[in-house]
Amino acid sequence: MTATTDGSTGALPPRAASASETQLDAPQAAGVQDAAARAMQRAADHLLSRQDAQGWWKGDLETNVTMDAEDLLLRQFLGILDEQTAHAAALFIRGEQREDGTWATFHGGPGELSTTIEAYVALRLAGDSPDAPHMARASAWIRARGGMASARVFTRIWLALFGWWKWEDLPELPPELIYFPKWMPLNIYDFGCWARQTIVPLTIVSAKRPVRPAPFPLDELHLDPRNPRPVGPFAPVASWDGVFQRLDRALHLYRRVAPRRLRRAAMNTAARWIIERQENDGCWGGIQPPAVYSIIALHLLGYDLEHPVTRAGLESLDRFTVWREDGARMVEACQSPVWDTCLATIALADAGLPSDHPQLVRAADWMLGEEIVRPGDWSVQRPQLPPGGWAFEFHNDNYPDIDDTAEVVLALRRVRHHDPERIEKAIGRGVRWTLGMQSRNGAWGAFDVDNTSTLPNRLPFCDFGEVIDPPSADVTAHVVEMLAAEGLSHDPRTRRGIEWLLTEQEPNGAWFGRWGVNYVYGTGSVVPALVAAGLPAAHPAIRRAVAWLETVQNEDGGWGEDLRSYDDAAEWGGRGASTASQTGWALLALLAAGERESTTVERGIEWLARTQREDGSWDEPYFTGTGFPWDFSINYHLYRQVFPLTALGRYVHGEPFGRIKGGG
Ligand code: R04
Repeated sequence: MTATTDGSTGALPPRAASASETQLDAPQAAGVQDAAARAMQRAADHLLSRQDAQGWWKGDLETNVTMDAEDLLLRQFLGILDEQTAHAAALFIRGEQREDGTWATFHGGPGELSTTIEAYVALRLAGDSPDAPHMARASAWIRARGGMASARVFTRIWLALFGWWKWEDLPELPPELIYFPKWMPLNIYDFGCWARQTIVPLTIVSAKRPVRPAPFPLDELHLDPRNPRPVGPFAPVASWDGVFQRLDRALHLYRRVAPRRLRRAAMNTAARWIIERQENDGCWGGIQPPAVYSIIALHLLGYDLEHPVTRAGLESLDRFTVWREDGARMVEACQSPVWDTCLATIALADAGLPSDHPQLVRAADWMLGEEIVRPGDWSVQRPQLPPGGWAFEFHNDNYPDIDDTAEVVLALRRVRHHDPERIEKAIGRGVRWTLGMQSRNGAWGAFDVDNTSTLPNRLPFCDFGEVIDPPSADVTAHVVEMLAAEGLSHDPRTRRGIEWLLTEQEPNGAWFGRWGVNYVYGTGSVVPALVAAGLPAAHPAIRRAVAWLETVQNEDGGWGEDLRSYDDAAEWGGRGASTASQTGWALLALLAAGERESTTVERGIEWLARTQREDGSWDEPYFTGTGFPWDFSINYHLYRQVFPLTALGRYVHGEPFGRIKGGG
């Protein structure tokens, strides 16, 4: 895909002048210092004003309109869609439509077929006429791209629930999967935890093949309504695609002969698996998609809407709803309080807030209360490992993640608490849990150990997003930085993590960003970690990273990276309009690498100071967070605040600042 054919953000930003072209002089440097100190102060005040009384921070987590569309489709399916909800969701969905009638999955991105189909159907549910200009533009574009037959599996499942697509023409996902023991390929623990939680309820739904009466026909989304499914040829038998296509054919045949009692028992086992994993607040895994599919699956097995399980599930979805000032209603995919709180704590500590500042202590108290003290799905791989992690969300006790745990430990270490022993013990459990979650290759994934089977990706069912959770450079870097802060730089386990990071560096000097966009995030995570663990700033790996960041600095002094870097790294790696969070990440790497006095850093700092709003915040329409590379992107609304503040703080105070030395 290229930037020109999809009619989106347009031209590449101009490259920066190289550092040697501009000479640094002292008065200018002093000006930068003052501007940085002022910007830092205002940014810190702004962040402090946004803390909840309970001690946490939480920015909106903006994704794309499939969340809103699927929420309406769920309500329609259950027969509980009310006009008010449809109206408020439609207001949001219409506001996100692009000029060409499509919907994108990120700000400024190209129209995306499945997203456009789901948004279109949702607007029809809300009463928009297919002949209205905005609707006609959308359906014409959908047909030009192959119609609903070309949509992802998830989208066609939603269409099948109303008879707009045939269940027979979807990949099979047998509920008997729940019986596969953990040594068997394709058992549910081979899937990343988010895919696992989505797939288990979908096995029930696809076994039941329910169809609710369609409220209207949807012929306009077919290329040719009389031939709704143009069947492609099979791939060669000797290819993975060929093998899995034939496996899917076999499963369609198996469906007809599957022993009824086995099926029923499998569905009941799956239902128990789901119910055991429902959180106290009624959600599943703290993310919206598993909740939606779990509610449908349980409903199909006879749990009516008054049953406590389904009722709590539906109520939890209401808490994912953000009401905008204009009355529009946006559904969050997930909520980020733990992540936002640890990052805010670190940022404020870097800005020079006293370590016993009441707001930091309140944050620490809240984080201490969020520690997860029981086993979860991660225990399947590590049955002997005692718990001690943190999850990203308010309620997700079954799925603590390594990224949050590392950052929470780093944050707790920055706070002087009146009960230091409590902090020390929580950190000790967090470090032990993290070390226990190291993968075979010496690195860390987000949620699980050695979640690296490539088979789940091959299933025809899995045509969207990531379905496995292999170790990544960004998570591994956060762990290494945390272990270094705990005095464990020389521990052999830390060394293996460092070795792995060094092998993962791209030829151009950058690191790939799995959970943030993209090479700027990876590099901004890895460089500070390597330096914290004792690599000298002169190390060739660090020098190559610095050189790469210098080459991708924008002419305006900031850094930006477009989501298209996941699709076309050669064209878009490190390139895009400057954003506050990405400029923050680049500066964190450069400051750690000892570049504080460089023109590159000064111009970055100046960009932050210049683009800051009067109230101390920054605007950031661009998405800089990653759910799944390319397929699912996130605009974390607090990223624009915490990362610039951390960078400004480390610039003003010099790095490292205010670290309370760890034990070990
Ligand atoms: C930034 C690092 C912390 N951690 C990643 C957490 C990201 C939180 O946001 C999301 C996580 C999600 N997972 N799975 C989905 C998802 C969405 C988020 C998901 C999305 C679509 C579908 C199924 C699942 F916003 Br369909 C883990 C490492």
